[in-house]
Amino acid sequence: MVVGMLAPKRCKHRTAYESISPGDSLNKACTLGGHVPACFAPRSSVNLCRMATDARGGTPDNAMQSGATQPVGAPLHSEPHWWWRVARLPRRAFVLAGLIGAVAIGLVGGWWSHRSEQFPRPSIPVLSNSIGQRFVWIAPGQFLMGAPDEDRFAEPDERPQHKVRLTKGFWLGQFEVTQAEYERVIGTNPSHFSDKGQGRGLVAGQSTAEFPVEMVSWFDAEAFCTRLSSLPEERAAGRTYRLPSEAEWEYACRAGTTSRFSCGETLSLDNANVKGRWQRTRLVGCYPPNPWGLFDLHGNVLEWCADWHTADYYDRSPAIDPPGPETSLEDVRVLRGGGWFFKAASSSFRDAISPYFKSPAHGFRVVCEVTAPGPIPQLK
Ligand SMILES: [Ca+2]
Repeated sequence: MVVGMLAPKRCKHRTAYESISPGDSLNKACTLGGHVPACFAPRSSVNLCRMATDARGGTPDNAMQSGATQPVGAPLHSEPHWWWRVARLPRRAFVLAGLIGAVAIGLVGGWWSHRSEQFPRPSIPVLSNSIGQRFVWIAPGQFLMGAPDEDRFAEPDERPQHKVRLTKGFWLGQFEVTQAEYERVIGTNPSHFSDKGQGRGLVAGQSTAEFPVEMVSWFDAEAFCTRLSSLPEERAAGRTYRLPSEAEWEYACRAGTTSRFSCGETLSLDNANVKGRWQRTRLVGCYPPNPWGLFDLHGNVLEWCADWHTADYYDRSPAIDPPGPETSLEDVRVLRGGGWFFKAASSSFRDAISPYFKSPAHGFRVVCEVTAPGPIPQLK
């Protein structure tokens, strides 16, 4: 493109130049010369006038003798080729062209890199709040919670599989809470994979604003919900926020499926950010969503839930709206889903970590409760 701009074009004046003939006025040639087009650039307007003068009263030979560089009507192939013109350009033109090319390559490369992290997001009914978070309506229903006996990969605390009914629908975050959302509400970004985090070398040159926030404890996640609920815009809209219960999380993750994962019995590296494939978190929503339009449940970061964890809770869990155990002897809270460094974590997988613990693989998503409800859209 750069060469094309610098190279002389076939010029509309070429025909006019060739048509100058004996008897033409001097003004015609001078007018032509006065607007010397690119294709005539090596010739001066003086030469053009001189050529016209010779053409009026003399022969081509006379014209040559009078000092014209080329007789009127002679073929123009003797003009310098475009590459000769380019070769004679000042050095600064090449430097400028190189700079323009480098900038263009950088812009295209950056755009492509950003695009490669994105996945087309489905158009489904969602609720958006004042900081741009999106929530999917999860209608009430029932499901089988936990792992079946035949699941040889399941841990003991995932059994027995039992029927659970959720009597209330809820708005669940479509994505994990991002670094930008957390910083906007709390004022800081503690994430390992950010420009000031210890993992900045692995995200150099990228914006991590839409990466999941991590290095947050269960208490940090709770504080986020409290702060977000107290924003004037959220209070005015009647919206409050909380962590999902473990039952709500698994119900939403399964999205009506009974397989180990919401995408089937196996999970590939194309389905979620797991098994250290990227050695870091990724932009939220860059893998296919589950059937209810929720992203990254099986990977990226594990997600804090509201519940305490006990290994035997499923033996005595109520069948309707289970609230989780009242306390935990080990003082551990539930984390759900898989993480970027983690094995492929099924829909029923449960992790249990101290609520004080912070990790580059731990984040959260939130539930939005609307105390002044409007019409609830139906999922398509
Ligand atoms: Ca996740």
